[in-house]
Amino acid sequence: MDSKRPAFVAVLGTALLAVAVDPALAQGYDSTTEELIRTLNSQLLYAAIPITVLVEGILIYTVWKFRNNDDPLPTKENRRLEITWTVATAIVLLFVGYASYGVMANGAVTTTPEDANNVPENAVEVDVVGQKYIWNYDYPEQGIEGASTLVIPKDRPVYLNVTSTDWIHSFHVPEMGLKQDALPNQHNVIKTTPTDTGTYTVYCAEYCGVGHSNMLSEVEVRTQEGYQQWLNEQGANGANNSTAGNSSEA
Ligand SMILES: [Cu+2]
Repeated sequence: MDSKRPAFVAVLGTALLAVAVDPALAQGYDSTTEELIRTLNSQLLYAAIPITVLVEGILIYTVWKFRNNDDPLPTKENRRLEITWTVATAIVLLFVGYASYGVMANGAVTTTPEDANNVPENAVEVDVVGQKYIWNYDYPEQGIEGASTLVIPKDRPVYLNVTSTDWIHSFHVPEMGLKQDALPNQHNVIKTTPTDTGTYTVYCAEYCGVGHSNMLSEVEVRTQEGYQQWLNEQGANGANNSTAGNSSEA
């Protein structure tokens, strides 16, 4: 019974430490996707650290306690112990599955086939086209083709139809938590809402040839006004931009 106290102190201490170093508390998020991913990461970390400390603590304690035992006997059967580790493992796995599903199936970042006909009024739709070794951005509604930078407005849903003209690539914006394979003859949709303005690097995350490491681009998240100004500069179709303007928030 004495053995429980050090383990308990270790678990408590580590949980407090985890709260203190949580990076998500120190900064804002760049998109709804990033927020969901980072929050999930913190939740799993809070669950994993105490378990790690508990298991390692018991291990170290056991090694120390039985260090002079020259004739150890294995435990043959212990039903209580078996039930305990089975139930504890099941609870941990259910928690991980439930928490992960909450992110993967989250309507703010995941699309379903019905979404294609259900795009919100204020959403921005962009075709993201990968090809050796560049990214091009087409705005079908605004009649913009082949933009070299992905310009999108803050605080509005963005639908990215990711595809490729030649080969397998992968559209990856780590700072915004975005990653989607770009396949020829297929459109993979990712959805997000940028929550901060700024410039982020786009990488290709699927090896595609000698130019792969230089297959870079940029995402520029602008205010609604800045986005509108960019559309005007590109000579976008005026008709569709009015719906875009209506949805501007604060
Ligand atoms: Cu590539």
